[in-house]
Amino acid sequence: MKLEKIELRHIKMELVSPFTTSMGTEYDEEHIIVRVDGEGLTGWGESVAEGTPFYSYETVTTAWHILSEFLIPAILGKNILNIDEAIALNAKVRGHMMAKAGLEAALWDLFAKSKNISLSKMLGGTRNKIDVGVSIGIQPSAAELIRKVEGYLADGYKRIKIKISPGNDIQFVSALRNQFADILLQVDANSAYELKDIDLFKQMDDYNLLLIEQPLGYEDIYDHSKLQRELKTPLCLDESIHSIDDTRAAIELGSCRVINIKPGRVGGFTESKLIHDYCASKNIPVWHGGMLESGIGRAGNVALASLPNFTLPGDISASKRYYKQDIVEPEFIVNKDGTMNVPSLPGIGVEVNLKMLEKVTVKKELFCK
Ligand code: OSB
Ligand code: MG
Repeated sequence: MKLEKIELRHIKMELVSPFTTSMGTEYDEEHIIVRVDGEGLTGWGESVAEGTPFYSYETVTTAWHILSEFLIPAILGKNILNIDEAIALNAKVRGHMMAKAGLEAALWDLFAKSKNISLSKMLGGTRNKIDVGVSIGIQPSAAELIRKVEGYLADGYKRIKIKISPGNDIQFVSALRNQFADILLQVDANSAYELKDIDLFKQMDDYNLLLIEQPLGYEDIYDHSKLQRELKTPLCLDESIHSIDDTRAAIELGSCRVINIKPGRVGGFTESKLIHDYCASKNIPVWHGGMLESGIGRAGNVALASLPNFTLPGDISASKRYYKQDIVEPEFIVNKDGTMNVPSLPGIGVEVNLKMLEKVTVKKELFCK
């Protein structure tokens, strides 16, 4: 496949409601859309680096720099036989997983289209529907949170995740559990706590949570192993896992019993598959995280989540839960039974709405050999 043209677009999309976490409040989402053209076909990917370096050190600006100065020049104009070749050409770039993942995703879409198969099929997916959940930001009151959860349960979502931060934690968990005794419920702290907060997590242990996501430091693996030893509830790592090596360390140390996979955080689908397969071999369930993606990134997430060891519902919600209008057609919807259909058309399986894409683009650059 000759990689003839690559285009980057910095996009900015307004969220339908602000999203508050222990890292702050987001009103709109900025990402980079990567378009790769070759042999009459077009591949699309999304780099989930955000406007701010609060979830990860990467930002739209750092990802743009790494893509335009290093990753794109290394592959542009080359005739590559497969995605591993493209990865090898950029293996010397350290870190910058989100920059790498955005470009790799566009190549996966392009190669799947060239083989005339769905991205799900090319990745090794085994189901045509996936179970989905919803991630809810910190709310002003327990009453407001309960109202939101009622709405999402009525939409069909199979699992509720709430964001927590010091001072906004146990009262929300307890209010939800009192109201909804049987729902699948989990919490995400985005690294807002320390080991000395262990008593809080021991209290949470009584609420039958599916898991507690990333309570401690965003690079920590060791302290999580100490916390996990004291709890019945599985810990799940998100921020701390950037590779298969991190995954092995976390599992062998007993730092968590579940892994959140986000291709952006680990450098792409190829590394995600390694993590998925390793976890399957260790009986560690995985689930697909989210970064408030547009439909382009979401399509890739849905395809990856169709692999067999994604046994817990993902943070993969309907387009309309995030944005008034998505940039793909058809938009992603949640079925009444809490599933989402895995696109079966070639590649990401949805069409990019070029008019909408243009509307949300704040900057673009075309790279040609
Ligand atoms: O920690 O999972 C997270 C969004 C942005 C950054 C980090 C996280 C999240 C979410 C949203 O929880 C999940 C989604 O896309 O629905
Ligand atoms: Mg998380």
